[in-house]
Amino acid sequence: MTATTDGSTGAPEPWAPSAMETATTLPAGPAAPGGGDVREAAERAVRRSVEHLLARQDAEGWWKGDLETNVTMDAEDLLLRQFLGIPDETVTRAAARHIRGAQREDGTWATFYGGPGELSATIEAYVALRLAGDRPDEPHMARAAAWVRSRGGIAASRVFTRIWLALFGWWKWDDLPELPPELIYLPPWFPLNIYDFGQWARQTIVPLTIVSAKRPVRPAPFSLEELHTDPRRPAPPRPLAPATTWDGLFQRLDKALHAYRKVAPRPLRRAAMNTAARWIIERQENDGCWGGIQPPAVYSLIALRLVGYDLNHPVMRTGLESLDRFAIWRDDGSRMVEACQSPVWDTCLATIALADAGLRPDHPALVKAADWMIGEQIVRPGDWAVRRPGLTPGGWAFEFHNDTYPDIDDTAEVILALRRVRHPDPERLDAAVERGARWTLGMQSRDGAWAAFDADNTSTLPNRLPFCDFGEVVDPPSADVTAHVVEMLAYEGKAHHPRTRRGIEWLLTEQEASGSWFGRWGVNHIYGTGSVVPALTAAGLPHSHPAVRRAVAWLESVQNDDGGWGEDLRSYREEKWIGHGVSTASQTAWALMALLAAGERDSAAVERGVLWLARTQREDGSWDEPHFTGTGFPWDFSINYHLYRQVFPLTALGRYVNGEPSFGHLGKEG
Ligand code: R01
Repeated sequence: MTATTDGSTGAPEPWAPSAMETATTLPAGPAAPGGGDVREAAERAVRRSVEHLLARQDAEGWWKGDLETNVTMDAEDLLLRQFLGIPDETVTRAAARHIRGAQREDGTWATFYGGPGELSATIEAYVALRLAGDRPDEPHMARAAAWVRSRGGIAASRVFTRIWLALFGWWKWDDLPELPPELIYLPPWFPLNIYDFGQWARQTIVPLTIVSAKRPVRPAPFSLEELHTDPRRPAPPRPLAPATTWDGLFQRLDKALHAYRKVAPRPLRRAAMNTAARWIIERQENDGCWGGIQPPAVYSLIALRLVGYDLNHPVMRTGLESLDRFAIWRDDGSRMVEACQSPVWDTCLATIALADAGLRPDHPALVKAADWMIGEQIVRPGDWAVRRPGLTPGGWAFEFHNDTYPDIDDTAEVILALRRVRHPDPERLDAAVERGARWTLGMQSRDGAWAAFDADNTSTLPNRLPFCDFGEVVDPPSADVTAHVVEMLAYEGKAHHPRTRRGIEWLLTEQEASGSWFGRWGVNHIYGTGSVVPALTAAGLPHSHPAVRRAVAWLESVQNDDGGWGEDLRSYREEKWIGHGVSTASQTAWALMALLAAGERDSAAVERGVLWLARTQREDGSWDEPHFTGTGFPWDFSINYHLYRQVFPLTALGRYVNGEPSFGHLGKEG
């Protein structure tokens, strides 16, 4: 690998992608042929890709790629079973096999492909392997433990990790931040009430208030002294910041809450825990899960067990069964747990890609997908209604089962997908779309932009709690979601709606000096820019608009020598990585989608990008993509969506061959 293709500007870091990784990038072919040959290569790639994608559609009409995150999911799954007293030998053995397979040479676990060893993930993986019977003196375990100690041991790990350890007496509850159950009583206008947290954090925190109040300790099946720097003093006191700083203020709040714990009126505590338990149970889905994501399910099961639900109670039984459905069993006997499942998101993106590829709008695969998507529309209120009480429901969620948390990103993309399909019952499709569009309009935040799940979820206080030392805990508007909404509204004929105009204005002010946009839910500025440019041009900004020109110049400036685009996850931490990294299929496609929308179809940059995609396509019409290009929380939680490598290249190549999307219902040409 050369410095130019991976964008590295400084000394290689010890965990920089190795030459091995770039093996997925086939050697460069002959010098770029003329336009006709590029077109032929693109058409051939589209044909193969369409076949591949069609073959992967479920009989019910949806697509779903694996959603790969990291081994904390697998470790916490085992720890939950241990806590509930229902460890299962088959599950343990298969999960351990997966965890062992993900360990690296230096004994650590990373949270994304090619990433650095991560302390909390390494501790959790190590503990899971000990539960599976691996001994501390085995070389792979000794290497992991030594590395953990060298990084400060358990005391330096995130709060979530130390909660898991406290459940077995490996950490002291008193040395964790307090999370009082009385939190559930704070009204929605009060600072730090639960609706000031993003939905994923809210669903996690409410059960953890019960756990934190109960402070349960199950007998530890072994000791973990080897993970402490100093086993006699496992919790070095943290220095107090001055009371005049936010940190100092919240540290003192935590001290006060620790003191309150000792005097909290018993009946109030009990009532608060019951209210929290009711809140949790009200949000359990029909299939037993919570919001379609794994962490809330795990903590909810612990919390409900602690307030007295036994394992045979339907709430617990269906909850545990739902967890089993997050597991993917592999042929090699390993078992990987998904953090969540992406069928709605994958299905709308696949539908758009196939339509871009030129499939007839009444193709049976598209009609089937549309039918399935229409059936997934959520027509009852959820937590979002706390901030938008008068609004008629009508959004879509990301997952199979998640009626409480439709999200704006899925809703916008589902609508864009439905509009590409000629449905035998057009009134039904129109009604679903119009209802979804109205809900989306109503979910605009005060600043004129859109977030993922809520309106006006912008408090800065939750992030300052000592408890919240991991990931994002609020859901403010982002450029990528706002762009998807603007694109959808434009294609719905609402480009001049005042709300759309405000969204466009917001996007224009969010553009970076470089010409790019930040990527909140995809890695990173290539995702942001790849989302915003098609939205702006769909809304009527001319290709010559300065914002569009600056974006084009930025994309061209970060194109790799091999013709592709890539952006390393380190871009969330270090500016020098913004726009730079090993070329990947999905990121190359995002860059192309922006350039095509900007009218650059015949540019050298586009031709080289198209050829990169054509050249790296596999025989079976798919692409490889070991790199994580999806974002859960910038840096802390990354996602490899296994269908991204498939749907985005098809969209880019399809638009290269067939032009920009056209929307029959508006008589609009591409
Ligand atoms: C998690 C966790 O596992 C998790 C899982 C999924 C998400 C967020 C947003 C969307 C929707 C989908 C999934 N779209 C905006 C995405 C579009 C690309 C978030 C988190 C981990 C730790 C904690 C997720 Br604490 C809580 C949850």
